[in-house]
Amino acid sequence: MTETITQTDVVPLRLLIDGQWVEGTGRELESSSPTNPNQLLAAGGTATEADVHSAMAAARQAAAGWAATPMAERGGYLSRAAAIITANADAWGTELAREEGKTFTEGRGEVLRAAQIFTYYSAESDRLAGEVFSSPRRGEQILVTRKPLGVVAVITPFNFPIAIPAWKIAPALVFGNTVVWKPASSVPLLALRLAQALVGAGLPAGVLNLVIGSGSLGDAIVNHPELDGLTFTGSTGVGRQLAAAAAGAGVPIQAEMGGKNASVVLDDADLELATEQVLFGAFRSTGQKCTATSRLVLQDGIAEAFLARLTERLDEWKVGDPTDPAVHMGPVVSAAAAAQIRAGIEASIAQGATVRFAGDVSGLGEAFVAPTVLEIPAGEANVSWRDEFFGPVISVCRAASTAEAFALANDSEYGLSCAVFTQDLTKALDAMESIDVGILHVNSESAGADPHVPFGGAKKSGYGPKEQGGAAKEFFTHTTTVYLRGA
Ligand code: UN1
Repeated sequence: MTETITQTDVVPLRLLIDGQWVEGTGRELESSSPTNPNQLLAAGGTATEADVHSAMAAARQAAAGWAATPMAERGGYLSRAAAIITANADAWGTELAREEGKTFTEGRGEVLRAAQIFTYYSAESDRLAGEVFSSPRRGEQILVTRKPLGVVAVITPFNFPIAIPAWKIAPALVFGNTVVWKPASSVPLLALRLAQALVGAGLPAGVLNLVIGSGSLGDAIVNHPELDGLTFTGSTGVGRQLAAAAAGAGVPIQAEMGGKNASVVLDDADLELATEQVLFGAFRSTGQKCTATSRLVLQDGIAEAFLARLTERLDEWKVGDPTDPAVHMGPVVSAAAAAQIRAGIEASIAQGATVRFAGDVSGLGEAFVAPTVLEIPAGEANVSWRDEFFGPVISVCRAASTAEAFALANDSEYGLSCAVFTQDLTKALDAMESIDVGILHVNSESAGADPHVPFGGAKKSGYGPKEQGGAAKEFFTHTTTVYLRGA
């Protein structure tokens, strides 16, 4: 499949149910660009509860055949999909930048990352499928084999419209599950593209089903009797509701939720490196990553020097149309999200924050938020320190000592990611011991995730098994322990 898309095409949205592209009979959804809301990208009917039911039934129907398909064959579909995704990196990267608002470079990078994730999981099909244990009895071996969960629902957010779905759908499929996928309704075009790649790879009917629609479809999915597992990325509030419903139905759930990630710059840090990494961690993708740096802890000795460097770099940080190669940062996903972030900034200032930097977004659209650095007195409650804004805003606090800096890093209900900047190995080791997060970066930005290692957070950031690497197998399969003896 090598599609070329012109800027003026409005792509018709379709659901994928039992191998058929069908128009949803629910309300009409229009996907437009946050950069320019007059630029309509895709439109079509959304899924209804009845469509969810058809999708779940199709997934159930396909489940036994797919589970019985040799793993290497399942991996083959993934590697063919990876090739299609790669071939479309420029076109889909452009669409992603238009639909979600991150820059084309980031959008194209994300499309290629999705392909890399598919390639990684296709290779998973060659790896160890289970374990063999010795038995305390003569003439017996004990095998622990793996089986798919069955029908798995995948609910994904807007901020990585192709990479996050890839890192849930690829392991779900390679480990033998069939999938019903509900993407965020603000990025339906990229969802359609990923589903097209899998259909183009020849995936059998019913193995992947796509239902596009509002968040309320999540209720129909989580309460569906055919559901055997649910993987979710999104807000902590929604994740906890889904987790409660899933627990009530006895369905395993993996929920990857919010973050309020700190970058800690200690007195001995390489300031040039730290400035660049904090800039990227906080402001790339307009701060819309669950792993983004949204809190900054500066040790007293370098605090002013660091802020001077950071604001100097932010002065050069160009905000505008994300498809313009000179631009570093686009809009947030919608005007409504932007209004909420701006209200958060105002509330933070009203509670005593000092504005250390505010970019200029005048003349840009409603969905643009100025990159903002707020400083708050340590120990004082402040909304920008506590709440996830999911935008280009950092809340800064100072610390007198390493111990105080690490305590401030832990001063959050969330525990997804943290970055520590130091050249002292002892302090890095201390950070490993004392900072309570799922992902710790030493001398690199708080965002980023490789497909072969576990991804997920501590505290309010995660619920259930982690994602990626070996953790993915743990979630997407269950074990059967076989006591094997000759007759
Ligand atoms: C990254 O940091 O590159 O929703 C990935 C999110 C995370 C993925 C972060 N689940 O932002």
